[in-house]
Amino acid sequence: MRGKFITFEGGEGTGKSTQAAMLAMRLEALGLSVLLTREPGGSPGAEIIRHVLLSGAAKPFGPEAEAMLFAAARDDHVRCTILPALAEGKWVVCDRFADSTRVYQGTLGAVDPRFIKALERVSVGDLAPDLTFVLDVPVALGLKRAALRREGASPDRFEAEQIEFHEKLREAYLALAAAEPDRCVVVDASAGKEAVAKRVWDAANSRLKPAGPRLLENLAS
Ligand code: Z5A
Repeated sequence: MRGKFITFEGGEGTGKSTQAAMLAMRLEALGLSVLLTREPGGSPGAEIIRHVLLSGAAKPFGPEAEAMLFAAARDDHVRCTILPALAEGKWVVCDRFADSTRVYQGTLGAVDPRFIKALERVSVGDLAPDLTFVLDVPVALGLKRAALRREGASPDRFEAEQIEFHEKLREAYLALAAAEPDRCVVVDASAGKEAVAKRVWDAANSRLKPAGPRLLENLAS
């Protein structure tokens, strides 16, 4: 049976990596086979492209070129990592996915939505997340957390944008979630890690019932 595909989205410092890892551990504790991955990256080819993108080397070529590079990385990640894992029945938990391109390059970078759609068709095909968490925190809190995580290192290409950029980012994610309520759940992520993890778990449980197959197996044995 195909596994489930769960993605985490949101602006800087909303806690996506933290919550993706906590959810993956919780699913594993149920006995499920889980793959935790991230974008850009998640496969050897995509990790190389990640380096190019986050260093800012591609910025001078403009948002269309950056969108193409994110799509190229995603294409490799989907083909080499995500689809094989789902086919093996794994639950794939991914830190960022195609919504990031829609929001960062599409809404913020003003790349034509038809172009974004065409890139998605090529890189993602029919694959769609079963559930997407949009983590939401006030911009100032997110940037403070991202700065703490950096521990004095310089901000990457996207962290270095102005406050106004991050405010628009937050609005764009909330609009995206409102447009696809069957797939997206907005989680207020301004509380402590454990409290946010509980909100995430409750939503994952009610939407995807991860304990279901396991319980049925136990009953059958
Ligand atoms: N990008 C794009 O433009 N287009 C695309 O298609 C894709 C990506 C896929 C990837 O950078 C960049 O690429 C990203 C968008 C762009 N822009 N930026 N920057 P990345 O992978 O290096 O970084 P990120 O995805 O943006 O992650 P992040 O925002 O830096 O962090 P996070 O994953 O949201 O948060 P975290 O690492 O889990 O937590 C940050 C710190 O806060 C850390 O010290 C935690 O311990 C702490 N934390 C987390 N949760 C809490 C709570 N609840 N309370 C207190 N402290 C917390």
